[in-house]
Amino acid sequence: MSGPCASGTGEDPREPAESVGPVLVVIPTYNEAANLPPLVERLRREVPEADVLVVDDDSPDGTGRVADRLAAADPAVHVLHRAGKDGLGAAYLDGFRWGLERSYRALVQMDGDGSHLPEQLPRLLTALGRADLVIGSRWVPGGRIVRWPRRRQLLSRGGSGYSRLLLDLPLRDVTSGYRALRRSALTPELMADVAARGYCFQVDLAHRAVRAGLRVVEVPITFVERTTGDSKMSREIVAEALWRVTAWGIASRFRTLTRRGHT
Ligand SMILES: Nc1nc2c(ncn2[C@@H]2O[C@H](COP(=O)(O)OP(=O)(O)OP(=O)(O)O)[C@@H](O)[C@H]2O)c(=O)[nH]1
Ligand SMILES: [Mg+2]
Repeated sequence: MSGPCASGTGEDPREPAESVGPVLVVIPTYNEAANLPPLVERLRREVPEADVLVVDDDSPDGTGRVADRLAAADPAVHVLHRAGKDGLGAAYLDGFRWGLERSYRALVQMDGDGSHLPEQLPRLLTALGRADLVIGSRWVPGGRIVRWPRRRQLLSRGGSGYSRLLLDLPLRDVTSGYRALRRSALTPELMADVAARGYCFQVDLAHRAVRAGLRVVEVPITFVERTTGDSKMSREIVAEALWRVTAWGIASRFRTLTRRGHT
């Protein structure tokens, strides 16, 4: 491992892994009524020590009510209701704040559509023993994708490659939404004005973590495309990610140049 970032399992036999402490899994939902109950059941079975927070944006399909029922049946499940659809990043930031107001030491990001396997969460949490941010990665050796057409794989790989190049990120999967963060990583600076919509949120958070010198590692995951419900990915979200990453890339190059000019 040469710098603060590394790809692989995050396991280094020379250092003992430390336990991260109480874990909160944040699941943002918009119209995931059919997907949420089996996901929460698997999560509670696989990682019973972790609490769950569903952040629902008043889903028209009643996901919020489904989440309330799950919470009523299990004290480890909580629900944060937001007034209306306001983007994935905004939902995560509210979920993180909820967790930071309580005593959780690790916060996990997980999609509510079943794409992120609860069975692989222990792998992310083990890696967090020696990192500040762990990214579940589709594009490191051992990473897999189930049920994605070639076009979608190319888009994801291309998006990660572009971000990696422009932002100088030593990461393979910059847009992955399966992540674990230490509480200490979520500083006010890291969270302030973070891009709140679509994939930009994932890219912006990873970029800020690397720039802050945090230990960022990738662990392989198997990503399984949703079988029910609709994707919220849109042309606008992809276009926004493209222009924002380009703008961030230019800004960070400019910063480097002006720093050099001053030395
Ligand atoms: N609370 C909230 N959740 C959202 C919003 N947009 C998306 N989500 C949830 O965020 C997670 C990821 O969204 P998806 O629609 O699966 O988007 P994606 O995973 O990027 O795209 P696919 O790969 O096509 O599924 C899912 O659990 C969604 O329900 C939003 O505006 N608010
Ligand atoms: Mg999805």
